[in-house]
Amino acid sequence: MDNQASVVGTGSDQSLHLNLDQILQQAAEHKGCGTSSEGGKASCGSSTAPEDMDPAVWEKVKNHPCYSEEAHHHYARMHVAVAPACNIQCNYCNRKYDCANESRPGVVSEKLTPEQASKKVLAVASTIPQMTVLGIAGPGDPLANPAKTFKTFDLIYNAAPDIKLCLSTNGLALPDHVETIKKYNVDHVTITINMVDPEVGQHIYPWIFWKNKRVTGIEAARILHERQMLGLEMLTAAGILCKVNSVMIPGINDKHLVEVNRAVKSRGAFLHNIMPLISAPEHGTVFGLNGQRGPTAQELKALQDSCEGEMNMMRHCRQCRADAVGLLGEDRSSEFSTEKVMEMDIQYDAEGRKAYQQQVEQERQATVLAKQAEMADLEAEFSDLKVLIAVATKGHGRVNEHFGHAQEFQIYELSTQGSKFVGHRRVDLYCQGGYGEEDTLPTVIRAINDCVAVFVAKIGGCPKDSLKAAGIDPVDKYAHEFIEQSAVKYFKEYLAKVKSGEVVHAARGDADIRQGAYIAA
Ligand code: CLF
Ligand code: SF4
Repeated sequence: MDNQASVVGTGSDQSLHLNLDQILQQAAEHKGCGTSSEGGKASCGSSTAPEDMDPAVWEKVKNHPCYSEEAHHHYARMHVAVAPACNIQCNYCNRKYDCANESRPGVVSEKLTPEQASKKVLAVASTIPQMTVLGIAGPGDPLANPAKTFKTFDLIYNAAPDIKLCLSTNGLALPDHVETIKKYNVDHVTITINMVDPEVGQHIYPWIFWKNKRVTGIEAARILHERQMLGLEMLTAAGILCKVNSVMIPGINDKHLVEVNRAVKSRGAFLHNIMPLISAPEHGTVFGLNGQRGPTAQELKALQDSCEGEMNMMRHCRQCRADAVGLLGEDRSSEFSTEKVMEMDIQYDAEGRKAYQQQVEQERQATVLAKQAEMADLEAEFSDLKVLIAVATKGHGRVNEHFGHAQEFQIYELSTQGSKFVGHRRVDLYCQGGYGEEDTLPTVIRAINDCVAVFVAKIGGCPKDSLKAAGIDPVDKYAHEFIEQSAVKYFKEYLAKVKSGEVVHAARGDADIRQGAYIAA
């Protein structure tokens, strides 16, 4: 199995003797990626000592790829598309496609029965042992399909109790189901909240289906808002970890999302995920058809940065399909079509999964320790220099992808504080069957135009020259090394060159967030 090959041989002798949970908790603290102190209030980035963190919350987030940025390099999630109906209409959604609050519009899912879904989960869990989370996120709203949703959770909990259960909802029906959510051991709930003011909401939601009738306009937005806030408060009171997703829609709710951030934080949300609007005209959504644009990379980052002082911000969301399978940023759903799954002879090996995940933990621990060691002499530096770099990676926290094979680049911000994951940029493949697609190169460069360098495992001469001409340093000397350790090394060298005058640092321009559906390779 190729997954196996990628996680062996990375633990250091020293690291094996350290307390893994403590190390990862410290790492999470630095990165704002999902730890908590009293009351479930997010505390990442604070100076809270690891021993002050609630171990029960840490247990929930430490291997959830959406709730912990650091975990997302190592652990996978999957979705099962058992929930086709929806009870509201969002202007960024076309019901012919998947739910856009947790899935990218443009790729139609195979709808599953709870029994088919359960078999699929066991098939994926047996093939991808680092798959730790099962989410139900559509293609409609899971709580508009409660019977199918909870039957699926029940089947999976009984067959594979080591898998965490997660759901994503628009919130309208949420208050009616909090008790059931708890009863079925669902520990993580995402609510998509795009407004806390119905005046704003009326431009996002044309109608909701409420008490057997369609309600429109400001009244629809008011009801939705009240239900979302009540649902969030009830989840917090029930001890269920809650993340809020918001779609950033320039000119409609972009400035307002700061207020949303405050409102959800005050009601106990653990993490806030502000995602860019996807509004390609070919998706046939209201926003797509009326020319509503999504944010640029700088606009998105500025909003996320401005909210970060308030609470933990998720920046590694990939706006997954409702049937996504694999690490965030990869999609292996085509390996698990219903036809293929039904033919599979599945032996669920809980012990084998546990042993494999212990190997993953060793690699993860080595990644964190390597970065910490590299940081040691950086902390004495004084500079307010901040730069972005792009990284081509297949996962596992390493620079292990060729430039031409990258379907996305991970973006890190480097400063004397170290390296911080701040986003990703999806791109079209540059390498098409052995040759470079010259028309694609400018779009790739636009996607990482705000970066001073791009780290790759390998790159050809032609794209190298074009990147240099665009002012982006193509770096292949860290091939197969840890990303964050390499990033800190690079920053130290860059800072030394700026200080000596060898490099004159100039602010980079903006970059594009790619529109359109993600099509798995
Ligand atoms: Fe799925 Fe959502 Fe659970 Fe994650 S996704 S239901 S919390 S397991 Fe994650 Fe995908 Fe972003 Fe969602 S990257 S779209 S935030
Ligand atoms: Fe579409 Fe999801 Fe909004 Fe329903 S909640 S309209 S499925 S984006």
